[in-house]
Amino acid sequence: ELMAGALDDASARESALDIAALEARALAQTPALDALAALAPAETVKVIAEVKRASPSRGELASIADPAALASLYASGGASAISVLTEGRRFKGSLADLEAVRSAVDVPVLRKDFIGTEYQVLEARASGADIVLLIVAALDQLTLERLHAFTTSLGMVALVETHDAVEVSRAVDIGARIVGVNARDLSTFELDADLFGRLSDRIPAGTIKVAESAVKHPADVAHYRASGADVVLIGEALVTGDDPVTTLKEFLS
Ligand code: IGP
Repeated sequence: ELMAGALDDASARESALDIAALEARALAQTPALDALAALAPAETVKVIAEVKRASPSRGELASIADPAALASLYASGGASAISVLTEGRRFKGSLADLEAVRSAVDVPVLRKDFIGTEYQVLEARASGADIVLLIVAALDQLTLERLHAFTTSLGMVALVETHDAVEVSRAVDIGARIVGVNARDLSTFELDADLFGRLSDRIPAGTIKVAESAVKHPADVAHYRASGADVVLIGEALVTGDDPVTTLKEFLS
């Protein structure tokens, strides 16, 4: 009993020490870049280009030997921000990928993961992220609100991801500045390229509207733009295409 309690206490101190170290790393980072400015509505659509190695629905997508080099190509092709999948099991990403990308580009970087705790938000900032993904469907409202507030307190901004009208209201209720609509249903993996268009009007003016997933061709970008997207988030088409710079330029023209 004594031993067990002492061990528990020791392990609690150990993880408290980890948090202190993580906090120190987060504080030592260059302040988060202004993602709201980078993604602000403009004359032409903007792109968040994603570093995506694999996905549960499509398996291995690309063997990305150098995520920093890929991110640099994205930036030179005109991406306004870079998304990096950091989930390891199904998407084969890591915080190391995020850190490599961070040091390679000067546009905002998004940590794309299944975030459910403050610890993960802090990790994101400590690894240099400017934006974190918060998936409404995966969080109860209080947790969503708490994580959103914590993100803001670290100088970052959240991309709040939705997939139906109720989720859009929940995003609006917490004061989300950037709302995404994911065309892919994360439980069935089905794609609905018209979902953004159906939900777009429910996102208030003054909010940055992001259409996520299902872009294969330039016409898909035009379709999202015509339905009111300020920003389009593209992964698979960029990592599986021949030349990311050319592909991006086609998407942006
Ligand atoms: C990119 P696509 O179809 O271009 O590869 O999609 C991005 O939208 C997708 O990776 C994504 C995602 C997510 C992945 C959107 N929301 C949440 C994991 C978790």
